[in-house]
Amino acid sequence: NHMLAWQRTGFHFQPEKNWMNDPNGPLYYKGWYHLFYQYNPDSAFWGNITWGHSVSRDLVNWLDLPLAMVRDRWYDTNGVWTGSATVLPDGQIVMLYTGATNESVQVQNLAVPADLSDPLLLDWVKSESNPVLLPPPGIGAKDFRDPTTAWFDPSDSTWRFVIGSKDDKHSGIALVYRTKDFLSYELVPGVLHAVENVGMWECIDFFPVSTVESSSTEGLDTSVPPGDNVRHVIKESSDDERHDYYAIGTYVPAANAWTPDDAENDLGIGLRYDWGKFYASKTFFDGEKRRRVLWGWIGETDSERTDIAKGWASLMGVPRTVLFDMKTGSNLLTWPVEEVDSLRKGCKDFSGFTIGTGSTFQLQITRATQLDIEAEFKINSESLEAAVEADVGYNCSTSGGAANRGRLGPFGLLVLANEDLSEQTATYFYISRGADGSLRTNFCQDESRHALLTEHIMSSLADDIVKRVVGYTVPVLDGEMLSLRILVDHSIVESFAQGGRASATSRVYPTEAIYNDARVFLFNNATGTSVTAKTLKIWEMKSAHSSPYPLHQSLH
Ligand code: DQQ
Repeated sequence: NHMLAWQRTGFHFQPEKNWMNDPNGPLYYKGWYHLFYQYNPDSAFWGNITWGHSVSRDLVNWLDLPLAMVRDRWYDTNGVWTGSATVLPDGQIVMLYTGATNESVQVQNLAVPADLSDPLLLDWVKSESNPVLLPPPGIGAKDFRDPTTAWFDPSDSTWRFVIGSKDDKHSGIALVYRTKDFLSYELVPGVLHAVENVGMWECIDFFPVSTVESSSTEGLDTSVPPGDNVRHVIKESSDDERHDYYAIGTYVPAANAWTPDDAENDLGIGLRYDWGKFYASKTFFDGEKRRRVLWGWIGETDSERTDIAKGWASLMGVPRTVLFDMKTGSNLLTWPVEEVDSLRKGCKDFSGFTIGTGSTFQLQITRATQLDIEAEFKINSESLEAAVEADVGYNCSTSGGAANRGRLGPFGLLVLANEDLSEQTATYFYISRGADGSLRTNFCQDESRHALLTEHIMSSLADDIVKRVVGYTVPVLDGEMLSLRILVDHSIVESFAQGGRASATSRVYPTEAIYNDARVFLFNNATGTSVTAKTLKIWEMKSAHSSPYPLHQSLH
């Protein structure tokens, strides 16, 4: 079925077939980026979880390696679940992961590479001491998982890491353990952080970010301690909501405590990496390029029946660099790694184009299925009066999507669109007013104009899917234009606003906007302003390479 085959991506990481979920143990080692991931080798749905393993020289082209770990011990027979890598100063690599035991108890296990001289780290040895950690008293046997990368604490010369959990009051909690040898562990008293009523915290990530101008383009090693120019970020994947929330705050190691800078933006209630489909993400420090890189799992939004018909499910978002936003001082910036730009070819430049109210303009692109789009918009000054009449209380998800017309929005781009626009993904801005009268910029992505594959291939309405409008307000500072970057890749649209202050990832399944029939349009549905695209550049994206192992001898 060509319509199903078309949904596979050209430059996003995905296994050749079957199911994948969380990124695991990412690291850089001897010239190779390693990505492990939750993988079902048998089917296109979750279960039978092992660790898939792929390596790359550039985070773009991949070599698929044999499974790194399978379910072969009593302590991981129900799944080799999520874990993280720690690279020790002596070069040793430590992998801590969660095992679901034969009785479905969540325990932590240790694995190390069999041969550190092998840059591909093909073979992994599970420790004789496994499981090395059991759920502590008071913690449910099924609420204890996903160890983070460890950081070194010089005050007692221990390595510390976090495990996510929840307590009996349905609070998300972050437990900290310390160890000298990764064999025996001690629970550090108290919790690093807790938030009431938000439920289980999966896949916690905990890392420092630099807040100094001169080094703000640099990521920090996980062991960099708190200080004047260093803040600490916690990210949790909310099992209740299936979204990744983060917060920026202060870590006090001696107190085993982290507190958010802004209590209103605490974990589970405030900032998100992405307003769309994006979960179980994890960062690592890339010592080669001195940056922190974020991987996120992008699931499907169609039905499981369709996943099985496709023969695969899920992919990874493009890897993103993570930085503290020096300009706002209150959020992170996530942005596609620079290597993604190497796939760009044949830039088409539409900069300077002005689009009137209530119109749509097709941008001439021949194969609009793999694109990188950069746009900067300016609304025209006479319409500032219209701002007074801008809607109050606009909300991307509940305000009617791209077709609903207001004074100062929506305007933006339509991608993966067919000729009559009955099929499209809209990425747009919509300026509204807050209850206090101040202007707000909403950054939204409307997925609702895509039918479901399930409806097409099975002529039945799928009731187990989500069609929606995602997005939220994004900070725009004085003098800034409204900027977008949109990556389009067959069945994924990954959009970034204001240099990465916000992002929105959608899975959509075009049935007509495929092959040479996919189009891209500029649109302006605002009633009160024309909009000028000060910058509008569109590149076609080459496909990345993904090859099975072994390739040929020269790789070694
Ligand atoms: N996925 C893993 C768990 C983790 C969850 C199991 C998050 O370790 O909590 O596949 O997606």
